[in-house]
Amino acid sequence: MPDASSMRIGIVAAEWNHEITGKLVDGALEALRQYGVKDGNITVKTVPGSFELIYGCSQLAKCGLLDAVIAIGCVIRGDTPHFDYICDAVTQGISKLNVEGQVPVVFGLLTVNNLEQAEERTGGRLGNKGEEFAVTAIKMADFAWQLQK
Ligand code: RBF
Repeated sequence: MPDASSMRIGIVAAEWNHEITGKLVDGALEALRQYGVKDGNITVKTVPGSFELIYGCSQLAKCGLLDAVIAIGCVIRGDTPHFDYICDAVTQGISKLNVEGQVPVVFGLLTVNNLEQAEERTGGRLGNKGEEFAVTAIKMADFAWQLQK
């Protein structure tokens, strides 16, 4: 793992399905600290839903004070096509931020069929995906740094 002791990492988390996104944030924070990111260098913001992650991450990425941003959300399939619209919009929105911006934005969106699948990925059978998002943020911040040297 790269040296993360001076990295500044932002997290934007959706309030929708907060029992899941809260656990993802906790997992990400734990891993960031484990790999040496200092508490004072971590910024956590919330937005109402996953759709708003695009705006939230865009603003954090542009603020000039962060080396990587993690978007955290959980979209659970319902009875309407909303699931597909939100997933598509967030995927494309975050992709665009990565192509057009200077700061890497990690795609930390769980897209699941039910709550059980979300729980399996937030401290259950499949671990906590928040930790993976944090590791990706550190690796991508380092990637960007290497190019600036
Ligand atoms: N936001 C999520 O983060 N996860 C969801 O599962 C989710 N489901 C939604 C279902 C419906 C029918 C609607 C109207 C919104 C949902 N949202 C969800 C909120 C969405 O991301 C956004 O906050 C709102 O559409 C307002 O822009």
